[in-house]
Amino acid sequence: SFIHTKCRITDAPYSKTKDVFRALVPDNKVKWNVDWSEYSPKNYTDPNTIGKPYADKNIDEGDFRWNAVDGSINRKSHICDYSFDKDGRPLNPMGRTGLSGRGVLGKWGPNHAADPLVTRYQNGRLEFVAIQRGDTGEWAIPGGMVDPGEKVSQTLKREFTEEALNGVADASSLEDLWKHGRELYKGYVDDPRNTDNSWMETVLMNFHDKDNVLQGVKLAAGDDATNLRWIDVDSEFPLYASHDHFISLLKQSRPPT
Ligand code: RP5
Ligand code: MG
Ligand code: MG
Repeated sequence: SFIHTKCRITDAPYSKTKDVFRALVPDNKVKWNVDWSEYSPKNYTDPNTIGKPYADKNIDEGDFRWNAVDGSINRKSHICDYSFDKDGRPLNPMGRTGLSGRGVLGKWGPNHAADPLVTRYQNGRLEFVAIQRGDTGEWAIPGGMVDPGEKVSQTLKREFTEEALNGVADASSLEDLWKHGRELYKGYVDDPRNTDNSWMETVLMNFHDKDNVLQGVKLAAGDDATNLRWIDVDSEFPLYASHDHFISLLKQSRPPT
């Protein structure tokens, strides 16, 4: 299954670190309800995130409202009400990842993102806009974190504008594109940054360019994206995190019209 594959990789250091490695979690030990008393993963919270505006405080220093909307931060999971380890840290609902702590993510518990999957037909083939991520060099559906207080519908437009229009959106010309959104997925992402206590969740929305409004718009990578291209949905192009699963959801759904 697509779940907990990329966030159990042990043959390379975690994220940009050189010496932080995940403990090996065998398939049959992923679930928390499987007893594993010897399990003692490394605890890692990226020191560069501490004190950053997007980053949570240490677990014992913050005043968190879990499984709830906590001020302007949504700490509810799309998946379930999550539980906690003995230190009071949220537990990844998908199970063990071989690394505890906040890792490089900003929030304990769910880190909410939104992914705009923009499609078109070109010579009879269905294609989507992909960007190359600056952090790993992998190709991905554009997307990013929901800002505090931001509506997901806003995040979708903002991230597409930042990453695929290099920040230059002519709002009026894209109105017809944003009108036709449909939700394809809402839930967990098998993101390589996930840990036992912090994980990515997303809302994936398909915006099909049926009116060809993108023909008159200059697509260009921007922000943390370094490159952009259209990819044929049937090409089995390898993608970041569980984004190839997201493309299979698009293919399983009725063709966009
Ligand atoms: C993935 O990370 C999500 O599906 C989304 O595409 C992305 C958000 O993180 P950043 O692009 O902001 O790093 O898990
Ligand atoms: Mg972004
Ligand atoms: Mg992004």
